[in-house]
Amino acid sequence: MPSPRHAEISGAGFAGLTVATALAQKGWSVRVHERSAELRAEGAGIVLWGNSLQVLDRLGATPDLESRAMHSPAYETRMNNVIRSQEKLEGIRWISVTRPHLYATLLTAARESGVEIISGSEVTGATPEGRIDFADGTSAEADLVVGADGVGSAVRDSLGIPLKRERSRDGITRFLVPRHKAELQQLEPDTEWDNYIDFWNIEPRVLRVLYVPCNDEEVYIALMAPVSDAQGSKVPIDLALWTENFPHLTPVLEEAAKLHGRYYGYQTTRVDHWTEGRVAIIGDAAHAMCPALAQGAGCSIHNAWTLATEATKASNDQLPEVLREWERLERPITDRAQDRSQYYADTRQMAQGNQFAGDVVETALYNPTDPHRHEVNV
Ligand code: FAD
Ligand code: 5PR
Repeated sequence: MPSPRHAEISGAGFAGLTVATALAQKGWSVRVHERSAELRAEGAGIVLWGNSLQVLDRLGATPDLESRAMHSPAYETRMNNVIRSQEKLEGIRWISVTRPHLYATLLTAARESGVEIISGSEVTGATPEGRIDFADGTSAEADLVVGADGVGSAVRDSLGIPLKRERSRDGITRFLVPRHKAELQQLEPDTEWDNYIDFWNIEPRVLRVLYVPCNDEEVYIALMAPVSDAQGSKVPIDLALWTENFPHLTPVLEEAAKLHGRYYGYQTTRVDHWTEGRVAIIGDAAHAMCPALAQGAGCSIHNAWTLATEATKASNDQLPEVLREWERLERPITDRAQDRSQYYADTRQMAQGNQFAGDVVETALYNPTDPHRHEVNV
C-alpha cells in the first residue's frame, strides 16, 4: 500500500473543516491548524442553500444538521411593516441553522473521518512547493496546502497574492436570541412567525431587521444600519431606537439589547488567483462577500468540496496544474455570487421583495457534486 497523500490546512472554519473532511473521506491524511485555543463558531445564524447542502449530504452531516434546523414556510419581505412578497422558493432547497450547530456538525464529521485538528496552532505562511510555516518557528511539508484562514488569510498574504477590498455603506450586528413566539404572536396575530422575515425601513431612516428562525427555540436577528449612522451601528444596541422603529419585534430586540454584539461593515474582497503551486485558498480567504444572498459560507463549503474532489483525481505531479484548472472551472460562479451580493448591498434592492428568481438563484441551485456540472447543455 502506498502511504496516503498528506494535506495541511490553515484554519478550522466552515471552509477548512469541509475540505479536511472531504479529503480524509477520500483517503488523504489531513491535519488542520486553528489559531484559536478553542474550536467553536462565533456568530449567530446562517442560511444554507442547495449548493452547500449537497456537500453536507455527501459528508454525512445532514441528518445531524437537520435535527436542529428550520425550514421556513416562506421568505417574506416587508417595507415599513407592509408585506411586499412571500416567496415560497419552490424547487430550491434551503434551511436556517445556528452557527454553533453547523460548526458542531462539521467538527463531528471531521473527527469521525480521522482528521487531526490542532487548536492554538497559528500558521504564518506557505510556499508553492508545499511547505507550511507556523508561528512557533516550525514547519511541515505536504502534497497539498490549503489556506482556509479567513478574510485576513496569512497563507494568501505570504504568497503575495494581490487583493482588492471594497467596503459597502451598510453593515450589520447579529444576535441569536430566544424566539418568544407567543409574545410576538400576541403583538401581531396575523404574522406567520415561522417565516424568514426581512423587515426593511428605508424612509424616513435606513434601518432593517432580518428575522430568521433557526429552530423552535432560537431566532437569528440581524440589525442593519449604515456605517455612517453612529446610533444605528452602536453596540450594545440602542434599544429605544430599534423598538421605536420595529415595535412589533420588541420581545426579541430586548433580548438582543442584553448582549454585546459586534457591528460588521459589509465588504467584498477579490483576489488575483486562488492557487499557487501546491497551495489553494478557499472560503473568505479567497472570496469574502456581502451577505445579501447568504452565500459566503455556502460558496466556501462548495468550493472546499470541489477542491478535495479535483485534488484527489490528480496525480501528485499534476497537482499544481489540476488546481489551476479547478479555479478556471469553479471560480466564475463564485465571482458572480460576489458581484450580485455586492450589488444588492450597494442598492438595497432586496427591500423591493421578490428577488429570488432567475439568475439570482444560480448559486442556490448549483450542484457541486454533479460530475457533469460543467458540460454545456445542448
Ligand atoms: P472563517 O469562518 O473566518 O474561518 C477561518 C478560520 O481560520 C477561523 O477559525 C480563524 O480563527 C482561523 N485562522 C485565521 N488565521 C489563522 C492562522 N494564521 N492560522 C491558523 N488559523 C487561522 N454565509 C452564508 O452562507 N449564509 C449566511 O447567512 C451568512 N451570513 C453572514 C452574515 C454576516 C454579517 C457575515 C459577515 C457573513 C455571513 N456569511 C454568511 C458569510 C460566512 O460567515 C463566511 O463566508 C464563512 O464563515 C467563511 O468561512 P471560512 O471558513 O472561509 O472563514
Ligand atoms: N441574508 C442573510 C444575512 O445574514 C444577511 C443578509 C441577508 C441570511 C445579513 O447578515 O442582506 O445583509 C443581508
